[in-house]
Amino acid sequence: MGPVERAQPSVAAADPEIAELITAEEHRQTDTLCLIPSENHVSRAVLEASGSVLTNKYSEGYPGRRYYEGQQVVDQVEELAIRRARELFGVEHANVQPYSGSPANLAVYLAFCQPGDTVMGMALPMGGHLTHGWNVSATGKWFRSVSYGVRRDTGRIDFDEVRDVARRERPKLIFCGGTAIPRTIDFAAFAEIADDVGAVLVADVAHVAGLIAGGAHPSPVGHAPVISTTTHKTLRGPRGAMLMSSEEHAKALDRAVFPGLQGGPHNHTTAGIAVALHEAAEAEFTEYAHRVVSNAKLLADDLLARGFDLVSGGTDNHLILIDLTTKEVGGKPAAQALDRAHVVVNYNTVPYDTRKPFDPSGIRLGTPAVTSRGMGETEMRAIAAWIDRAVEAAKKEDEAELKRIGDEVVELSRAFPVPGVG
Ligand code: DSN
Repeated sequence: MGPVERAQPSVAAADPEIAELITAEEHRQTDTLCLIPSENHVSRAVLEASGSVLTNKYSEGYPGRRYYEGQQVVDQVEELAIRRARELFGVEHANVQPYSGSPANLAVYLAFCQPGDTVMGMALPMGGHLTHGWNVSATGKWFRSVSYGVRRDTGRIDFDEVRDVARRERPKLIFCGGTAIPRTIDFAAFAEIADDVGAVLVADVAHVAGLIAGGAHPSPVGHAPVISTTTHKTLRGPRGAMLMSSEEHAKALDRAVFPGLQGGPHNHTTAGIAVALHEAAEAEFTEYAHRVVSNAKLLADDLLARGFDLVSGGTDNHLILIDLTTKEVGGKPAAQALDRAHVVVNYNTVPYDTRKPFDPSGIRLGTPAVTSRGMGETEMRAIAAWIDRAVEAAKKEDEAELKRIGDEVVELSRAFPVPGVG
C-alpha cells in the first residue's frame, strides 16, 4: 500500500446538490439521442483522467521549462500527449495546451498577425466558425477579415471565389474548415491558393479530427502548415484543443499559447487528451470513424427519401445540415420539438439563410455520439423516421405525438448504454 488512501468524501457525500445534477445529466444523456455533431461520449478512461488530481497542479511553461517546481509527473503527462498527437496525425510539432478551439485559433492569429492584418475564412452563416474572422468575434474586430462561402446551387465551397478573394485581398492567413460543412475539405485546393498568394493555410479540423485520425477523412498534413483542432468532437477526448504544425512554426505557436494568451495548462485535460489519443490510435477507433461516416450517409439517404432538403444534397462526413424551409417550420421550433422528443440537435443557419441566426431555417445533426453508443443501420433508419415525425409534429404543434416519439426514443436509447455512465 502506498501513501495514498482514499478516505475523502465523494461528491455525493460532499455536495449532494451537484451530485444529483450530475446524475440527472447521466440520465438525460442515457434517455436521449445526442445528434449534435460537435458532441460525443468519452470513455470512462478519458473521464477518469480528466477528473484526476492533475487538476491541482500549476505548470506554466512547457516540459523541462516550467515556472513552478514539482513537475516530475506533469512533464511526463504532457510529453506523452505531445508524442501521441505527433504520431497519430503525423505532424512535426504539437501543442496540447490550448484551453479550447477559440483560444487555439486566437493563438494562431497572435503567432502570425498584427492587429489590422487581413485574414480570410469561411463566413459563419456558410458553415465557418466565429474565430475565422466573423465580425462579432474578436478575430473580426481586431483583424480585417474577408470571407468566402459556398455556391448557392451546390452548397459546396466555391474555389473560384476563394481564389478571387485571396488574390484580391492578399490575406496573411487563410482558414479552412468550419462548423457546418457536410462535405470533405479539399486541403490541397486550399493549399494551392494559399501558396499562390503567400498566405499561411490554417486547417481548423475540429469537427473532423477523429475522422482524420481514423482514416475516414483526408489529412491536412502536407497541405496546411498549421492545424488547429478541438479534442472533444469526433476525436472523443475531453474538452480541449491542440495546435499542430511543421517545425518551422513550432516556436511561434508555442509562444503564442504561452505566455501570449494563456497561463497554466489544464493538466487534467492534457491527461484526458493523452488517453483519447491513445484510444484513437487503436484499430477499433478506425472502425468507429468509418462507422460515423457510414451512419451519417445512411441517415442522410433516409432523410432525403423522406423529402428533406439537405445542404449540398447529402454528406461525406459525420454532419448533416437540413434546410427546413420546404417543411414550413423554422429550425428553432423544430430543434426544440425534437428535444422534447428526446432527439437532441441544434438549430443552425443554412447558406443564404433568409432568417435570423437566432431563428434560422436549419437544423444541424451528426452521428459521432450515437455511433459511440454502438448504433448502426437499424437505428439510423429509426432516427430518420423520428425526425420526420417530430418535424411534422412541430409544424402542427402536436405535443401528444412528440410524447409518443419520446417514449419510443427512450426505449431504444436505454438499450445502448452511454460509455462512461453506470
Ligand atoms: N461549438 C462548436 C460546434 O458546435 O460546432 C464550434 O465551436
